[in-house]
Amino acid sequence: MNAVDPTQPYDDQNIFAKILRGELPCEKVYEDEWALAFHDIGPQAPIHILVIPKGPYVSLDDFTAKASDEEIAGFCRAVGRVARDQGLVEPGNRSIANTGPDAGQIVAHFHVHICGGRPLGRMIPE
Ligand code: DGP
Repeated sequence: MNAVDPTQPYDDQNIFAKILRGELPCEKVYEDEWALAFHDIGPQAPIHILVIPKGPYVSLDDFTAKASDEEIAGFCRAVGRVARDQGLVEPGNRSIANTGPDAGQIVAHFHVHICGGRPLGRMIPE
């Protein structure tokens, strides 16, 4: 899959938009008014969950520029809630938001990865 160009407008045919509309399945772990959380299809840690906002945002950049304070607060609370519900606060976890080609973003709907369940090593490999 090609890397996302984060300067492009939102494309409502992206995979996560289809998951939000119920056109594609997901293994849901949490949902509220602001966010949906589900297991990553290719987990890179024992626990690897994606949290996505309900609104149409390409990236963290787009989200923080355009979303309302209510959406941002609701989404951030959902990320925290999912990590808590998964028991990942005490042992620790890593939340990652990839933006654009240098970060390897492949899905053009803003998402936060929550990874945990084992020691995760250095944040950015040499
Ligand atoms: P990123 O590189 O940050 O854009 O990561 C996108 C993640 O999305 C990647 O870890 C794999 C995951 N993914 C891609 N397609 C699907 C899908 O159809 N279902 C689920 N659950 N995850 C997906």
